[in-house]
Amino acid sequence: MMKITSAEFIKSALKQSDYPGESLPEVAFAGKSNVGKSTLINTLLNRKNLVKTSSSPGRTQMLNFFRINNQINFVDFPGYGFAKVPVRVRAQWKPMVENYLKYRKTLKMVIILLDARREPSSDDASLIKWLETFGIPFLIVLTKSDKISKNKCSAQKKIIKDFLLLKDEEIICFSAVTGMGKQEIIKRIIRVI
Ligand SMILES: Nc1nc2c(ncn2[C@@H]2O[C@H](COP(=O)(O)OP(=O)(O)O)[C@@H](O)[C@H]2O)c(=O)[nH]1
Ligand SMILES: [Mg+2]
Repeated sequence: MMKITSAEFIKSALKQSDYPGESLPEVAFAGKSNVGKSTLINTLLNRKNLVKTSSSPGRTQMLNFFRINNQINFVDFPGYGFAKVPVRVRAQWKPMVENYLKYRKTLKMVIILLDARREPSSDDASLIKWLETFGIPFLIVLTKSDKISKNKCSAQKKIIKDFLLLKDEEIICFSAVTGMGKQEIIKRIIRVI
């Protein structure tokens, strides 16, 4: 439904002055290290390895910008909550992300990834709170849902929805293995841009 004619890495940035220009609508992806962020982005773009899937999670500690079809930017946030990341690097995460969320005019939506088998962490909950505070639209994607049954994912969806006080359309079950949820996520992205 969305034909990908080009998908390229633009740059990594830490500070606002290093972000690419604000010419295209942007969708950002956030979540705990190892939750399946790189895999989701590659799946949406039908690419095997545009975004490196990590054998050593938590390594990329900058905002990574990608340009799709010269139409939209994807921003891959560094994964949070990974214990092996040095304290000094972890301390950079909050101001970096907060600054991006507050001032990026072209940001249209943040996709937050949660493992379908786990409860949201306090980091997940505080990110969602920020987004609500800043009035930024978001979509929650429950990843690796092939590892549980369909019913279980629907049940998990309801638990998280009630826990975080979300609306039904703000949360989707996804699997990179079966492709479940992929078209729905693409539809949402197209709608917000
Ligand atoms: N079964 C299954 N495994 C997944 C899925 N998405 C990611 N993974 C695996 O989870 C691990 C971490 O994925 P990655 O995309 O690197 O996570 P990131 O650290 O959030 O970018 C990898 O071994 C992936 O193959 C999924 O939908 N289903
Ligand atoms: Mg990754």
